[in-house]
Amino acid sequence: MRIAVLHGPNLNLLGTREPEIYGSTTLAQIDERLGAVALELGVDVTCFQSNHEGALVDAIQGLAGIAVGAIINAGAFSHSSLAIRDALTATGLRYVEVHISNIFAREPERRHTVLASGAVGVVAGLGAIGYELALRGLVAHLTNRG
Ligand code: CA2
Repeated sequence: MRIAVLHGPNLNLLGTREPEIYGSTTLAQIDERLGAVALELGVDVTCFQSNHEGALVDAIQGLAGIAVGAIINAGAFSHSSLAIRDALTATGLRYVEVHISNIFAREPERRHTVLASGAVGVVAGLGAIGYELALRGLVAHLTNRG
């Protein structure tokens, strides 16, 4: 079973700036940890990051028939991108949305996400460990253990 991990804009900067909001873990460390958890769970993960909406849409379309699920933190696109939401719907991917910060406790424009209504679940505000929890939850859901 293959699960895609999709990281949106500016998440490549994790661990370098704004640690008070986003923590000190780098994106490479998050991907490495997800690889270890995937091994434990007996699934495959592939990780992808882009700062470009169209590149994320292309990547999601390319997952059709290859991945069954996705963990996605679309960054700021989470609040606006119907294109990403449409691509996720079109490919039939079951996905969990992740946010490092608690978007529901931030500025009003961050409190709504256009991806959440199509998601299996949303993890927000738990920092980098949220990705691991999302992967565990998604695999449990996909294997009817959730
Ligand atoms: O809390 C999250 O995970 C967000 O998806 C992060 C996005 C933000 O636009 C969303 O509202 C919530 C921003 C990611 C920016 O990441 C940075 C990391 C380090 C330094 C600067 C930005």
